[in-house]
Amino acid sequence: MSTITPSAVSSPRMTDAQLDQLSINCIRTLSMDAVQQAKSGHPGTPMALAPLVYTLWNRVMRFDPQDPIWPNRDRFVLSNGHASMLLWSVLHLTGTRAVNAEYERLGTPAVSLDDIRHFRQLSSKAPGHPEYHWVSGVEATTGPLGQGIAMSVGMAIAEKWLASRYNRPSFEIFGYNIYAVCGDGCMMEGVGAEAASLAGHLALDNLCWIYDNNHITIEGSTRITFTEDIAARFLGYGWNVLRVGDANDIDRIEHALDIFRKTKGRPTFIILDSHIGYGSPHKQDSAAAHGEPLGEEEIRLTKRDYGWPEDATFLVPDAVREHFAAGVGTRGMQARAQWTELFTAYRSAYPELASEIDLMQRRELPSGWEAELPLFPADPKGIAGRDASGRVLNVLAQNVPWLLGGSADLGPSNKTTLKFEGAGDFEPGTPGGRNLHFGIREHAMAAIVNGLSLSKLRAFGATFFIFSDYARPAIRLSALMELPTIFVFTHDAMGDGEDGPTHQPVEQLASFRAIPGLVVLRPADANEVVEAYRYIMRLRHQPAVLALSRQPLPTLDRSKYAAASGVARGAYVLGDAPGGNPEVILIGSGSEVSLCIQAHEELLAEGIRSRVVSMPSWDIFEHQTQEYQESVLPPDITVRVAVEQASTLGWERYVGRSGRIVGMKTFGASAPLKELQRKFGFEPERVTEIAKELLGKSKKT
Ligand SMILES: Cc1ncc(C[n+]2csc(CCOP(=O)(O)OP(=O)(O)O)c2C)c(N)n1
Ligand SMILES: [Mg+2]
Repeated sequence: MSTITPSAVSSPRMTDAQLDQLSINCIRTLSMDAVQQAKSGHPGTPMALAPLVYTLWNRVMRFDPQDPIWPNRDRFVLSNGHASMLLWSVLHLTGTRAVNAEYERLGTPAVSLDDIRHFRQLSSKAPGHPEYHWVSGVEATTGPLGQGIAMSVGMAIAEKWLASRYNRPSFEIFGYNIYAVCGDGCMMEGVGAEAASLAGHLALDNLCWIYDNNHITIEGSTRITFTEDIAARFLGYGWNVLRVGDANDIDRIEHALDIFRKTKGRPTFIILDSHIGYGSPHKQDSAAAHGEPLGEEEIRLTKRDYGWPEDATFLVPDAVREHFAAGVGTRGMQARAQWTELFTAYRSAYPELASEIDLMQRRELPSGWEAELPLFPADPKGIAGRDASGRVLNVLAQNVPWLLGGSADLGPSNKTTLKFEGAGDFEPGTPGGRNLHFGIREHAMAAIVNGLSLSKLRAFGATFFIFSDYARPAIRLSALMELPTIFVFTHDAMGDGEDGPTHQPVEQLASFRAIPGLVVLRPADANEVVEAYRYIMRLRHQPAVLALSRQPLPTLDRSKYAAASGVARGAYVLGDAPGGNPEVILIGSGSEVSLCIQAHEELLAEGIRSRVVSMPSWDIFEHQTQEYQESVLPPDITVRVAVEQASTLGWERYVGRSGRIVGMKTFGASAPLKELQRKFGFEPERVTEIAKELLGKSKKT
């Protein structure tokens, strides 16, 4: 046996074909070595898909490693995120540079070889799965299967919308493609199917999914779970379906990608037949190659199969870096230089449009974004949270041209339809429309609005609060990615009583409050809705959930009670005991704030020093100074009652051991709202009674 030395893998006289192969094997061996070093990870799929990723990046994609956030770059989404070593390898080999959260270019590598050596270790820029907020060059956080492909549909919608609004004759400012790589898992997950269906309907011909058809998942062969005719399925969705029968045939792969780029009016689905763990003598085509290190001996044998030095680890021949620099590096640099020149001319010809693009890229708002936000006069009958929201959204969307969104077929109920002149619907023939119609696809909707946010649009998605359950995985990802996505959820409690417990949220508020970084707001009246949006619009790196009422809520008299601007602090003293020295504090959110006010007034009338606190957002309140928090909830006032038509879970933190929570411990029921309020105890008299009981002033005690 002759050992090949590192210098022997490359020589000055290598042909292009040899350089292609060297680059592919470099991706493979880096992936194998990193997983082995970490003693955990997924080597098999990077080994199989290295030729695809190589071809896509080095031959096809318009991406400049020097500026991974150049607005007109092609997007690459690794939806089978467990194959993250593909991405870390290619980001490293292309010399992609890092940017920070302020979108400044740092000049340092996005992923260094040292990061790859520390794959999956704390603070390495090569974590277990692709993480958008953590590694430059990652277009979307993936790992939960199906999310990446669903987000890619949002990215494709965004590109169409951007092109429609900003391109002008001779100025193609936006014209990029979105490539998503996915596996059997992504194909099996429902969210992928929802998204594919919508993408077909919308004729998104800027979107290409490449499906790694390896017949393997964790439990073994897909014979045991997944035997449908996937080509027929995608044809049924209206996609252009292509097949490449050999994942190592890079010319065929390039050809298929070329067909994609020439195909108009349909997204493209490329079925790529591959062998997981390609080249590994004992693990190829087996589930064992999916999610564990190959083992040192097997790695040696596989490297021998590739013609790679068996004992070298983390070897990156200079020729590979040079080959990537000559491919994607040069092509990307030229494309970006041309674009920058074009954009300079565009800026003189269309200064206003250019400045919109600038603002959007930095997630900033145009001046005047708050103009003409409504101020609702006091009104005991009031207005529903959802109606106030509809009014506000329609104003904001006129002030912020890149604010857009829609509902999962509940627009008329959610009141999220943008109705002003020119708002329009986003449909294949009208890609400039501001109203998106997601159909009854909540999960894909949430992922798609994330895709829109990743494309720097300000996007909202809407449904009934109860069906947020169908969207939760994508909402969680919006928080993990630190995206300012907006989720508008109406019918936030028992307001649509007759629909019954299937439609009445109970645990949803508590569960969203548990998601780190997600801003949850449940406004108490129309003016709190305005202030909630004012707060949300300023967010640049956090998503928000708005829980809004179906039924009218009294519009509070702000000359009597504190200003709604208190929303920006999460909780605020709405009404207080004369002299401000309360003996009991009533805390509510949303529809229960008016109820607390009624109880508060009754207590005051009986000479009990009551304070009422509106608490639309725990999360925002938690971020205030301790001094402020204690000014709202003074520690020495321990008689406290919290009222919320939702799971009581967590309210203990605000009412303490000696307080009481009026909330839900069961599911709701089907009945008119008033009856439900009585049955579940959401009545002012009950709250007053509890307060008095706690104070030892109840007649009953
Ligand atoms: C939503 C979700 N469910 C389960 C998993 C755990 N998981 C990770 S990879 C995988 C198997 C995926 O099979 P496939 O997509 O065919 O990937 P391959 O092994 O072929 O690379 C599973 C079940 C996950 N990451 N996301
Ligand atoms: Mg598979």
